[in-house]
Amino acid sequence: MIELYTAPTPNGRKVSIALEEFGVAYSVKAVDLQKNEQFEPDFLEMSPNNKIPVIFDSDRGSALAESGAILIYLAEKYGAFWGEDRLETIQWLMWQMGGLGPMLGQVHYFSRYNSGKSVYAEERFKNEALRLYKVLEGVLSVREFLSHSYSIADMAVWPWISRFEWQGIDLNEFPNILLWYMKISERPAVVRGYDQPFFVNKIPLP
Ligand SMILES: N[C@@H](CCC(=O)N[C@@H](CS)C(=O)NCC(=O)O)C(=O)O
Repeated sequence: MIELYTAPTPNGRKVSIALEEFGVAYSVKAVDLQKNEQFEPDFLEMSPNNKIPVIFDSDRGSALAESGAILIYLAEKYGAFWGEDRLETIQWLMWQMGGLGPMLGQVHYFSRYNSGKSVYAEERFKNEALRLYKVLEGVLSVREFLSHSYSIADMAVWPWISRFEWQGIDLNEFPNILLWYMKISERPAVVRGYDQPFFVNKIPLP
């Protein structure tokens, strides 16, 4: 049995979507970030960097944090969703972890939550977001999924794109991302995983 400690954010949803896709039995514990539950000593023992998501797999007997590491763990354990080329899948997963997620996170921070406080930061991160959307549009114009077939890399990227409204992005300007986004949005496992640890809103559609 796997316990998932999470919150309704892109990083959390990556893992709940993956658990649904792998068809794994899991239980969910909501971590209230507004109440700073991520700094509670019990949680810090599992996640030293005080962030969700974390899983505790009784088969492994220990906790695992960092969404990218968790996705790799699940793909290795269940031998699925590796796309057509394992290293290419890891390449796009790292692109999400090191680039897309952190940059879009800054767009959320400056443009959505602190608009007007730093025009420079808003412009910088919006421009970087647009550059990354163009990179994604480019790869999806020559293949259906990031590693040709649906993989953990798509599961990592999709929840960040699902916040396109927060990022001021018009998905209609990126027709290949739009196609990919809609296809993934229709997957029953994605719909179920999106609603963890509880329902917040329906999957945003352009
Ligand atoms: N690199 C980490 C990032 C996780 C992360 O940023 N989690 C956020 C929510 S999306 C969090 O727990 N924030 C709480 C805090 O920073 O105090 C991962 O991919 O798992």
